[in-house]
Amino acid sequence: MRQAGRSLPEYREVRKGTAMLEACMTPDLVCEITMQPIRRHGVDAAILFSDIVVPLAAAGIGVEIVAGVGPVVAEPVRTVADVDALPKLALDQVDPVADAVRLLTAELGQTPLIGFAGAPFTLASYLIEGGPSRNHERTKALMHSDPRTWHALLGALAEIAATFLRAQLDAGVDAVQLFDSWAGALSERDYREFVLPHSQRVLGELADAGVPRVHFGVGTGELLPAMREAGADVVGVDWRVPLDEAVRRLVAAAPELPVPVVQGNLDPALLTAEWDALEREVRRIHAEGKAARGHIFNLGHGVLPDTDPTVITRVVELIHSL
Ligand code: 1CP
Repeated sequence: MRQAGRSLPEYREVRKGTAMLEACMTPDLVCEITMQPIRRHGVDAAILFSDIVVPLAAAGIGVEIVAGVGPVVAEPVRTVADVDALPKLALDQVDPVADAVRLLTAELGQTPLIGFAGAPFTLASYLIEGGPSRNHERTKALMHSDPRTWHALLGALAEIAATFLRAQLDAGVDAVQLFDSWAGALSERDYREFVLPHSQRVLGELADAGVPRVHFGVGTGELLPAMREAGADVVGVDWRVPLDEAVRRLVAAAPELPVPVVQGNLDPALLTAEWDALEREVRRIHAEGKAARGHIFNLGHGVLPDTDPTVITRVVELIHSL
């Protein structure tokens, strides 16, 4: 998950003096940073070191990742004219990312590499708000006040996300994850009307790649059935809903479909708890995951920067022993 590297001293060391987006476009560095958690923790898959705003920057949209803040957009997108002026992403604009994927698949051997992109809604929130937002108020205002402009924007972002994922797939990633991190801010009704068709399009365009597609958001307990309709093979769950309950909701909404595969869902904050308490939670999640057809053990969201990395290694060992 995001910032997996940030808790590692070796990450802070190699990132010294290099801006985040510059690091994401430097294949050797992407390869090294992606490998760090594999070497240290022995996890079963690698997640590409990149960011959801990388394809926006590559397409020529003015965005930076500011330390301690997150993505900041120079000229927020708020009008029809702003949407019309958005550039498209050409495959070769993310060549450095594809080069990094090729370096990585060679180095990883049997360990799978997960590529990713931001989903249209989460990307739109950064573009409209101009940066991280607690309430997404400008985003919701635009969505409801001017649905035509909204759908044009999400269509453009769906295309950028699909192109970014296609570049990663062509270069050899073994799975993809579509992060709709902030979708949980929406009602199910708004999600279905304003977001779902665009995420469906991104995931649908990759169906022919024959690799697992994971779809994840934060605070999406009420949206799980709708998010499953986006068409991914795996539904990511944050820590707010126990995995067996998540499976129950997904099955109840669509009993005709196969029992789902889920990913999750340890609360990242618990990595700072006493070991006995943490172990209890890991064992509970492992047991609850048996309700699913398959379970990818993971955190419910990104690693918090102050996390002691030796605790992560211990959790990985515990999960492997189970
Ligand atoms: O300089 C730094 O170290 C910046 C910290 C950082 C890192 C390490 C950011 C800024 N992005 C990343 C890498 C990243 N981003 C990965 C690579 C895998 C990993 O390191 O574990 C991934 C998968 C992402 C995806 C990402 N970026 C998401 C979706 C996942 C999620 O966390 O929900 C989102 C929402 C972003 C935006 C973003 N980038 C960075 C920050 C701090 C944020 C969030 C800002 C906010 O709260 O809105």
